[in-house]
Amino acid sequence: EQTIQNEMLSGKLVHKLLPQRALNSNKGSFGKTMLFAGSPPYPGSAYLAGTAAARVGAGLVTLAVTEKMLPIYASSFHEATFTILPAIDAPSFDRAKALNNSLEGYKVLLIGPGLGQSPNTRETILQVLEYLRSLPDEKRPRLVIDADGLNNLSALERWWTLLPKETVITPHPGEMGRLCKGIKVSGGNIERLNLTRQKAHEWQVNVVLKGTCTIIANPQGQTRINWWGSPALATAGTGDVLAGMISGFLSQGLQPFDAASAGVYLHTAAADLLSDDVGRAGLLASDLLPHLPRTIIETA
Ligand code: NPW
Ligand code: AMP
Ligand code: MG
Repeated sequence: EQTIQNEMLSGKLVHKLLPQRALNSNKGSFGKTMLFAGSPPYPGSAYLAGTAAARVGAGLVTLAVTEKMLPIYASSFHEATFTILPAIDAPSFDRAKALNNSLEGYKVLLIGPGLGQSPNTRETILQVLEYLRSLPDEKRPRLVIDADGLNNLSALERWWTLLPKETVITPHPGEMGRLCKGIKVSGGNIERLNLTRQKAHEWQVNVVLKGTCTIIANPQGQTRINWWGSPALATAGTGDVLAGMISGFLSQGLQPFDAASAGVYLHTAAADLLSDDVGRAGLLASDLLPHLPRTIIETA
């Protein structure tokens, strides 16, 4: 049964969701986030998402990457730790095993930004999903799937049956169209709201349908709407930052629907804050990162 409930996202709502930071805390208090992201054409994605998770307060961020990719991140993201995966063309079984064996103690796994869509990568993702489904609830990292994580799945029939419980997916309209098998995701916000609610229920997953007005829906029929668009965000890499922010909030123990809400609202709020100084053109996705902590303080 669905309980229909719509809310507008606001600073007041999001402020109540934000994690507390106790004086006697340590990095373990704020959770570990693992990213399976980045590939040769898109190395920046893993950097943007990983740093975003750390900038919203995750205790530790680990990038699961091949040895070939490691130097890129080691020289730009000093705080990250690494899980070294077999090369991109190594058997998917070995790649999935290396990732699965590293997941113990992780609160979150983000799959997808910049990952690419080779058959081998798809097979690896399927084996990781199978492993996650086999874990008991309390031991299972919460899952966020974005970008090529979604594109790899959307080629499969009934892909949503492969997801573990409590997953968050963050499609842009192009990705959502593929997930819906060719539906063109356009139309007004009411149509997008209804589609997001319906699909979250059908797929039993938390859906973040991105756009100028981003809509978040959970499987129970609740929706939240981020009415505050910022064209400053219409630039490469901002979706990768959002996926990392949502992961960083999950890492701190927020429920998936709340983590998605906090991420979406603060993502736009950070862009607005920067636009006040520099306008709406020329923002880089990475410009958002150092401003995320201040955006969080100013949200009330
Ligand atoms: P159009 O062109 O507007 O008609 P893709 P991608 C549509 C990585 N990145 N409203 C769009 O339609 C990502 O993580 C890496 C409506 C087009 O058809 C992915 O792994 C970066 N339509 C990979 O690149 C920075 C919209 O979707 C299609 C829409 C490919 O991701 C960039 C384009 O989407 C990027 O993040 C909207 N709001 N938005 C890096 N520096 O490493 C999109 N579409 O084909 O999924 O390509 O999103 O660039
Ligand atoms: P992606 O296409 O995956 O890089 O995601 C782009 C991100 O930027 C999403 O979070 C969108 O909601 C956001 N975005 C892009 N254009 C706008 C806009 N005009 N107003 C508000 N948000 C936007
Ligand atoms: Mg994207």
